[in-house]
Amino acid sequence: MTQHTIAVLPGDGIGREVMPEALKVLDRVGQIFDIGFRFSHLDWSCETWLATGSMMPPDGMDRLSQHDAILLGAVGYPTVPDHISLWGMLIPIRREFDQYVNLRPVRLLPGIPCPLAGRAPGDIDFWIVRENTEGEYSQIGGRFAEGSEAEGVAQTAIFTRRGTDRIMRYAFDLATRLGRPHVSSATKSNGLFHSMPYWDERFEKMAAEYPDIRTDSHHIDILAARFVMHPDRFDVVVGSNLFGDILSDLGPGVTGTIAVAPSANINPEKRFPSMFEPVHGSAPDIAGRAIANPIGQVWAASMMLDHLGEGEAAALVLRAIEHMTADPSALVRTADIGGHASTSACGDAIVAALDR
Ligand code: GGG
Repeated sequence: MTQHTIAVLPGDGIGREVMPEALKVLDRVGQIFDIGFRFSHLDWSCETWLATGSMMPPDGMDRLSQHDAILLGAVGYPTVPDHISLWGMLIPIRREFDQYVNLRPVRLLPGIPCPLAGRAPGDIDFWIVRENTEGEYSQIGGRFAEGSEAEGVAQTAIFTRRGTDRIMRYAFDLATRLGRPHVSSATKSNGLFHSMPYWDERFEKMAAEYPDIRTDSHHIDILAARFVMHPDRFDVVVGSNLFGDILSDLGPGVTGTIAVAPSANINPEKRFPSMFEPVHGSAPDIAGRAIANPIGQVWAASMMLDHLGEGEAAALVLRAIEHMTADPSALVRTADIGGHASTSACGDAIVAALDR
């Protein structure tokens, strides 16, 4: 039996409600494939910050480093400023473990009502590769001339050659691996004077190394429109930290609900644990009502299995999700996808589909 040690961080809000469903699925798929999981349950969250002034303990990174992977729920709490909740745990983990790829699939699942008329599963199926450790997400900058008429802020974005090249290489290698030889780049080199012209330059250089891959480059504003008008035209989309973040909410929005979307924060060299989470946040507006859709969290667990080398188990979980979403019964579908199932009833339906 293979054994994997997983750090489980449910975090805040609906993160605490969807995580048990992913663990249920992992337990069952572990039985089917003879995979053992040792879960460390770590209750680090915004509530920890409210109680102690920090979201994770001083030895938090050290403890996480002793695991094969990290499964995260969501972070964010109404009385904690959002930049504290992201910079208190999520972003430091991505950086500490050099999880420089944020891989986010966008796929229309069977049975999920698509807001775009006439689209069927298979029509929308692409991958967003988001740079995850630098770019616009930066603590460099600050306020100036505070209290005066000239008061303002400066926010510096960092694009290193190493950081830019490695995310682009990942995108081109992914397109090659998937047999989907088309990479699109998200840019804004007409407005951002330094960073995006550099991004474009590196993209063109990388493209030259992959002559079999078709490339195109889109300014982020028109790219957003094209996601809505022609989502079928994309295979792999590479974007900076901020652009990738925005696009990877927009993409799942176009497929009907962001609640199903997963996200893998990957250190491709496997020198450190990678982290898997749903794209959605803690959703305080529905937290505590047991109606959150657990699919994004379960799909994130499937991506984790794949990363851990458990490809067959990962594929079975994804098939079980698709089987569940294809079921029209309102008793297994949560409200966001047209049903009235509880979070755990939806999770149970996925578990049951594993044994079909
Ligand atoms: N599921 C993790 C979560 O809570 N995400 C909320 C969020 O705002 N994430 C921003 C990011 O991925 O950079």
